Amino acid sequence: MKSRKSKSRKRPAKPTKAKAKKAGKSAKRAPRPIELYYWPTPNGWKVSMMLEECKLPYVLKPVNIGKGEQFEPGFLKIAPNNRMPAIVDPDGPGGKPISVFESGAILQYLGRKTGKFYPADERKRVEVDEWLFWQMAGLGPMTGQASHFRNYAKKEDNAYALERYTNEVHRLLGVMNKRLATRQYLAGSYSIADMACWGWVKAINGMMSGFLAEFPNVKAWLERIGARPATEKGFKLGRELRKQAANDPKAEEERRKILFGQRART
Ligand SMILES: N[C@@H](CCC(=O)N[C@@H](CS)C(=O)NCC(=O)O)C(=O)O
Repeated sequence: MKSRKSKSRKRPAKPTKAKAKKAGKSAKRAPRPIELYYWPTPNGWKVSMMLEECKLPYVLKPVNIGKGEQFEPGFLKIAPNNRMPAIVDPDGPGGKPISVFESGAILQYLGRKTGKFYPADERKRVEVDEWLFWQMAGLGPMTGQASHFRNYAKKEDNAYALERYTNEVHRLLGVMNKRLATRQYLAGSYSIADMACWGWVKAINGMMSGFLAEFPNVKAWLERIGARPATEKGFKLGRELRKQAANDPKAEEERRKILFGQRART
C-alpha cells in the first residue's frame, strides 16, 4: 500500500490585531464616483471643470433641461429648485452620502473636500468667496437675462430689457477687467471663483462677438483658463448630448414651453 504523503497544508497564520490594523489602513477604499447631474451650460461647466481639475472620479447623470428632466421627482429630491447642476457624493461627511445643489455651494463643497482651489486661510478664502458670489449674484444672472432677451424673447418690445442687461454685463466686465489688470486670476491663485466665471465669459464671447475687445485683461484670462486641460475636458462634457437635442427641430417649441414662463408648481 502506497503511503499517501500527507501534504502538510499550512494554515494561513491568523492576522494579529496590529497587522490587521496596518492592512486596514493601507487598503484604503477607492473613492466612489460622485454623481454629477448636469447639462452642458455655463452653470454645468463650473462643476465639470472642478471635478476634472481635482481628478475626482464622477459619473455623468444627464439632465436634459429642454425635455423637462429637471422636474422629475427623483431629481427634485436633490435639487428642489428644478435647476441643474447638482451632485451626490456617496462619500460625504462621516462616510455617508450627501447631495448638493446650487453651483456655488457645490464648488465650495468640493473645494473643502479636496483642499484644492479654495484656500483654507481665512483671508484668502474671503477673497475667493467675494468673487464667487459676485458671479453667482451678478455675472451669471445678468448674462442669463442678456442672453434671454437677445436670443429667445419673441416680443418686439424688448429693447429696454435688452439694453438694461447688456449694459449691466458691460459694467461687470469692466469691474473684472480692472481686477485682472494686476493679477492673473480673480482671487490670486486659480480658484473656484475663476471656474464659476469662465463659462459665462465664454458664453458672452460667443454671443456678443467683439464685446471683449474693450476688456483685454478679461480676454487674456479667458484664454489662459481655456488652455488648461481640465477646462477643455470639463467644457466638452456632454456636448454631443446637447447637439443631438438641438438637432431635433420638433423639440424647439417644447423646449421653449418648458424653459420659459415657468411659474410655481403646487
Ligand atoms: N443658481 C443656479 C442656477 C442654475 C441654472 O439656472 N441652471 C439652468 C441651466 S444653466 C437650469 O437648470 N435650467 C432649467 C430650467 O430653467 O428649468 C446655480 O448656479 O446652480
